[in-house]
Amino acid sequence: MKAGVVALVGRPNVGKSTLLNILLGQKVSITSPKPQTTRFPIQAVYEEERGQIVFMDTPGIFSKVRDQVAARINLRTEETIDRGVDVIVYMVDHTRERAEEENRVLGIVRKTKTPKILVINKVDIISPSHIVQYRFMEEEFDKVVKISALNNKHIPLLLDAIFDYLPEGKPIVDTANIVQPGLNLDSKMFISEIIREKAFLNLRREVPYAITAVVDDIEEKENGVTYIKARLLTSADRYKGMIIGKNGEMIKEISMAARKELEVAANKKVYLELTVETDPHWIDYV
Ligand SMILES: Nc1nc2c(ncn2[C@@H]2O[C@H](COP(=O)(O)OP(=O)(O)OP(=O)(O)O)[C@@H](O)[C@H]2O)c(=O)[nH]1
Ligand SMILES: [Mg+2]
Repeated sequence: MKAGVVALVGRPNVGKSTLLNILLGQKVSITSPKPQTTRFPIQAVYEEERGQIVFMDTPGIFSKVRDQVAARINLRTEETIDRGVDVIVYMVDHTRERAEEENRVLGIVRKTKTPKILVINKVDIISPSHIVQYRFMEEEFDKVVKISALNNKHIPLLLDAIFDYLPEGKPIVDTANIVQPGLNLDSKMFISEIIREKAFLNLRREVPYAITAVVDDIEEKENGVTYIKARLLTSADRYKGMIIGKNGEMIKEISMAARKELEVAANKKVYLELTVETDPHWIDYV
């Protein structure tokens, strides 16, 4: 059988996390239309007759390191690639023009001898397309696959390509002892990621980049309800106001959306107490 580690890399917002979720058939990595939704590498295991793949979903690299958060996030992705993976899946979004970010990621990828697959995502969108701008990259890669992660299109072709380049080996993870494909996310982290996703989806402009979510307490009550206490931390009072919203409507919306998804994921009733705090040290939680 085959076994190995596969890194999903590419600039922000190309659809790496969407692909991971579709490959696994369940959500392990949060997604949103905002760049740098993923903040740390998410590891998850995929298994079938041909073998086992440990996928690493990485945060999209920013070309301009605007702040401490972006710097931290970029470093994590570069470390993942450096640490040695068996196959690199490099994803591009043909609906967006090639930009400097692409050169940055490509520069990192070029340095490795690892087999590389170029994935052109979002083929469900016909126009706009800047696919010609990505053509020159094709020769840098061992294989090119066009997919739509969102519509679950051509995913088997991508898996075939990955297995072609994956080395023979023993399983890396003993899946008999794990209950979910996510490997480095405990329930507190998973819940805080879901909350952060709902904040990303609801908040506009720069606010998402000035927040993080922290889960303080999870309690299973005898009545079958799971009580969760969590906080959204933000860097400044003006953001706090925007997160709370008029009459508390924004925080209510974020909280309700997170609760609904957690209820479906856990198949249990969930009570979520979500508060907002200004915390100058919020970045320590990123
Ligand atoms: N139309 C279309 N949209 C897609 C496709 N794949 C992903 N998206 C959308 O693209 C946006 C970004 O997707 P993500 O999966 O969060 O992207 P990412 O590469 O993980 O982004 P970062 O974590 O920020 O690096 C979301 O709004 C997705 O719904 C696709 O195949 N077609
Ligand atoms: Mg992501």
